[in-house]
Order: sequence, then structure tokens, then C-alpha cells
Amino acid sequence: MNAPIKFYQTGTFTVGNRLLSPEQRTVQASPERSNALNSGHRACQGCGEALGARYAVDAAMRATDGELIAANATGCLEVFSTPYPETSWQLPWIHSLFGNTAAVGTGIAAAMKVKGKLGTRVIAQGGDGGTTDIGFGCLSGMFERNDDVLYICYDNEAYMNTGVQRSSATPFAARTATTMAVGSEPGATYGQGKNLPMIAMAHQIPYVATATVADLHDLEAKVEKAMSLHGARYLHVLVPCPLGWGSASHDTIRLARLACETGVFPVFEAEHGEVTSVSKIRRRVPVEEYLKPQKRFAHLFGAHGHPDMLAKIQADADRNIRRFGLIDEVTA
Ligand SMILES: Cc1ncc(C[n+]2csc(CCOP(=O)(O)OP(=O)(O)O)c2C)c(N)n1
Ligand code: SF4
Repeated sequence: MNAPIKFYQTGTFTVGNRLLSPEQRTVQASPERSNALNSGHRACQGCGEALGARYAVDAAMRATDGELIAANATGCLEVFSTPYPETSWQLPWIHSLFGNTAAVGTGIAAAMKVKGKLGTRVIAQGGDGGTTDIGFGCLSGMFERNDDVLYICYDNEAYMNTGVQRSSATPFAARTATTMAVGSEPGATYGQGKNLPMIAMAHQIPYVATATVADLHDLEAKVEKAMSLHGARYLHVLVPCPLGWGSASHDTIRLARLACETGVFPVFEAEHGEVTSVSKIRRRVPVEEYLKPQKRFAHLFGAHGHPDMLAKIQADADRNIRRFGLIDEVTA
């Protein structure tokens, strides 16, 4: 007798893909996959950025029949994949400066247009530091001109490659090398930081989406959708970093899932500035469950903890749930 497939069986390579019909399987299940980011790179064990990039770029390769060029900002993704003279990339791939990946992507797209290679598509990618801080001006220009580039930000919430310094995507209270866990309000200061997906939406570009490495089918689907469109597109992927977050390597997927289930990281799509879909929370979880396994938040817990700061984080997660309608009213 055929048993119905449960939702949690569909996301994995070993079980879900074999149980699903071929068209529902992930790109990784296909022997035709491009292996865009191949084995042999030097990412840490459990690196969410390596996993996210592997799935995102392979999905983009499938969506474009391999007619893809990538520009890559300086950062962990570039450093662990491309220690000269070696590389793990199996596609035309250009290392830009730390801050100008979006502009390099624009230039490649313009060059392809001039050469009449309209079928060749372009992605630009980088970490949150390269995206929200130093590369922000170039990215905003790419959005404003509606250049034909998909920009993917792999958000591990700090400058990991250079030793975990705070970026403008570092969350409130997180300990980094530059936001120490000391004083009456330890960790990153409250109220600072940028919400890049919402800033991208404010540019009214054709497509903005968020995703995490907890739902790789969803990530692939969003890349595929982005590649079916033209103009400026932005994908913001939450990628836990065991080294910078002080988490166990085997907890990368669990933490990404908890970021969604707490409301800390809303997963949604938006077209031309309007939210068009959200991933609903099936099981609402208090923020403590997400924060506790991460040593960067250890100072919030225990006898000398900071319940007031935890309450602020919970309030922000609750606001996300309200703002994006992440919980259906009947189940709330
Ligand atoms: C103009 C410039 N300033 C500083 C650096 C040093 N640098 C290289 S990578 C990096 C941090 C990258 O952080 P992020 O973009 O968040 O990516 P991650 O390593 O976290 O994936 C820094 C500061 C540089 N390469 N160029
Ligand atoms: S420091 Fe973090 S982002 Fe960089 S390779 Fe290690 S786990 Fe990945």
C-alpha cells in the first residue's frame, strides 16, 4: 500500500527525493546537475553559506540551461571556494572587489547585451557585509536602473571571513569581535541595522524574496522564479555560520528552521514592492529556542542573563509575525 508522503520527508536528498515524482525532486537529485560549487572547497563543517550557494547556483544553472555567469564579492564564499590557483566553481565566475559585485554583474549583463548573447544570464552574490554595508551603493544603483541581474545575499549576520565583525545585518544583542558581551547592554546595539529585503522592495524591483537553508525546495523554487524574470531581482538567504554563531555544525538546518518558526526571519516573496506570498509558521516557537544553541547569545541566559533584552527580541519577532501575516488567525 502506498503511504502518503509527509511534508518533512520532502526536503532531504536521501529520503524525500526518492519518494517524490521526478519533477518534484530537487536539482541535487538529478545526475544532470551542474555541481556549480563542487567538492574540495574549504568551508567549515556545517557551513550554511556553502550549502545555500550550492543549491542556489545549481538551480540557476538548471533554469538557464547552464548559460550563467557569476560575479562574487570578497568574503567567505569566495575565499573558501577559490584559493588561487584552485577553484570549486564549475561555471564562468568572476571575483569582484568586496564592494562592487552588483556593478560587476551590471557590467557583465551589459556586455552580453552588446554581444547579442541575450540567453546568457547573470547572478551577483556576496555576504551580508558585502551587501548591506560596503556594496550597498552599487546594489541600490543596480536596483534603481533595473539592471538584468539576480543578486543573492548569503546572510550569516556578520563579517565572517575576517573574524566575525559586526555588519549592519548583525542582530541585536549578538556577540561579535566588535560587539563584546560586556556591560549593561552587551552585544550589538538595539535599533541599528538594515533590513535589506525591505529596502530592496522600496526600489519596486520586479522580484524580492527571502529564503533559508532549512527549506531547500523553497530556495530552488525562488531562484527558478527569479531566473524566469528580467530586470533587477534580489534574493536574501539566511545561512547559519557555526564558527561565527558559536553553534554546532549539525545545527545549521535546525537553526535556520527555528529562525523562521520564531518569526525572527520572515520568509516571503514580493513583486514590484508588494508582498505576494509568505511561508506560514506551522509551529510557533519562543525566541529562546532559537537563541540558546548559539554561543553569540549566551550572555542573555543564566543567573546574570538579560530577560529585558530577550523580551525585545521576542517583541521584534512578534512584529514580524503580525507584519507579514505569518500565522493564520485560527491557529494563532
Ligand atoms: C575594501 C575592502 N575592505 C575590507 C576588506 C576585507 N574583507 C574581506 S572579506 C571581508 C568580510 C566579508 O564579510 P561578508 O560580506 O559578510 O561575507 P562573509 O565572509 O561573512 O560570508 C572583509 C572585511 C576587503 N577585501 N576590501
Ligand atoms: S566562517 Fe562561517 S561562513 Fe565562513 S566558511 Fe566557516 S561556517 Fe562558512
